[in-house]
Amino acid sequence: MVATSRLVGACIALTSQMVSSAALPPKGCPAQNHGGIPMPKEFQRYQQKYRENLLAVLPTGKCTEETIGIRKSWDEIDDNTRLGYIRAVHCLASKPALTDRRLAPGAVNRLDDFTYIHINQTNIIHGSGYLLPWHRIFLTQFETALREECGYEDYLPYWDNARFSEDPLRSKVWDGSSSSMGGNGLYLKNDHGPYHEILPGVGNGNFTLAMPAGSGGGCVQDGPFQNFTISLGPVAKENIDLTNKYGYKANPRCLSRNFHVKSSEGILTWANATKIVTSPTIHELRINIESLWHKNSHTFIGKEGADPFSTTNDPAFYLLHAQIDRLWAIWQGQDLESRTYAIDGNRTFFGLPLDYAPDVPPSLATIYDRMDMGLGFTPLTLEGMPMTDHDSCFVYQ
Ligand SMILES: *[C@@H]1O[C@H](CO)[C@@H](O)[C@H](O)[C@H]1NC(C)=O
Ligand SMILES: *[C@@H]1O[C@H](CO)[C@@H](O)[C@H](O)[C@H]1NC(C)=O
Ligand SMILES: *[C@@H]1O[C@H](CO)[C@@H](O)[C@H](O)[C@H]1NC(C)=O
Ligand SMILES: *[C@@H]1O[C@H](CO)[C@@H](O)[C@H](O)[C@H]1NC(C)=O
Ligand SMILES: *[C@@H]1O[C@H](CO)[C@@H](O)[C@H](O)[C@H]1NC(C)=O
Ligand SMILES: [Cu+2]
Repeated sequence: MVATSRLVGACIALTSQMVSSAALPPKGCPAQNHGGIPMPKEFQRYQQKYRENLLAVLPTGKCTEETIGIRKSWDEIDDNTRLGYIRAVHCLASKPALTDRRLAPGAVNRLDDFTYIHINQTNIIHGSGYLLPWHRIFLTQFETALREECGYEDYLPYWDNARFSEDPLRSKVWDGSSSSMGGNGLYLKNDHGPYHEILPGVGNGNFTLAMPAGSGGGCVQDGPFQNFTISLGPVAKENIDLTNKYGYKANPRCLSRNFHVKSSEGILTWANATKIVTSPTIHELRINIESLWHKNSHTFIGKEGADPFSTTNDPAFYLLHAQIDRLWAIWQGQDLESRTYAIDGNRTFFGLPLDYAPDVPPSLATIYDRMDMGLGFTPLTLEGMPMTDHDSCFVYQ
């Protein structure tokens, strides 16, 4: 009883409101509705089932109801938590990189360690079977760095896109205030797209990504990441510089964005989120996440955040991917036994051969494959799949 109160406690204030709106009773902790389009009852039911099933298997090893990290929507946490998170991100940006300088001379700070390995692994961990497990471990490592190296006391927040799909700039993620991720980049008359970006490393430079013309293109103009200096990348470009193919050299510049609202309107909707969490198979789940959500969330941000390689340069990346991880978690949580370790997809981007490792066949990924998380950490894929085992211990609110 004492143990569960931590999870239920935060919801008590909500109870009367929940009852009057005839929503489901709070068990675990239902999301609040801080603005935007409320969560439909159908989605609430899936979220609730996920939460109940997940909490029912506790304790598993070191993960208990006492220790489980509760990941909340950026729009629902209070300003102090948001400011604490932002302060911790700046703190990582002020600490020296641990990555070997020979691998990435441009890696300056602890954020760059994450960006370096994300660039290095891009052609393996996107459009492949590793997308979900690799990013789950990556997020947990980032969350741990914020907490252990920078004193952040909460857990990783997520960007609940669906709540603001029709008007994303109203979300506290993007409203430009000092407790947001900041707003759009400066509108550049001649450099806001559309672009046809080449992805180096696959298809001998014949693979391009179409990027729509956004409404910005330049440096972020407000909020805590205004004039935020980044160093690695960009990597996906209209012309690849062969002397700096993966952007590992130092390239200090501001963080830029190029909001494309049409990537959100009518796309990052509750209906599509529901379609994802109700995917009948892991194959459909993966395809739905990639085609309905993942690509479009990145394209909405544009510029740095939309570069498949160095996207982590935009601190909003972590909120975006926590939402992807949450959708997978809710899907897994409908039937933990059969879905936790379900995997689908190839070992490389769209099953294409890698230019630098042509011997890696575009064969299917397995849960016993090793993944490279950087700094010498190479877990098995299966370690990135559970939510309350191995190094994971979290639940999305
Ligand atoms: C990634 O890093 C490894 C060394 O750990 C290197 O062999 C490989 O070429 C790198 N790949 C890319 C695309 O940078
Ligand atoms: C495309 O791939 C072919 C080999 O498959 C290569 O000869 C060519 O240089 C590549 N790049 C472009 C831009 O066509
Ligand atoms: C950001 O940089 C611009 C141009 O370098 C400068 O004019 C502006 O004062 C800076 N803003 C902040 C908040 O540092
Ligand atoms: C789901 O997303 C697709 C684009 O990927 C869009 O065409 C479709 O209208 C969306 N459906 C709903 C119901 O939001
Ligand atoms: C794996 O890659 C092959 C070859 O590109 C492709 O035909 C197949 O559809 C891919 N399978 C999955 C599950 O992505
Ligand atoms: Cu990624």
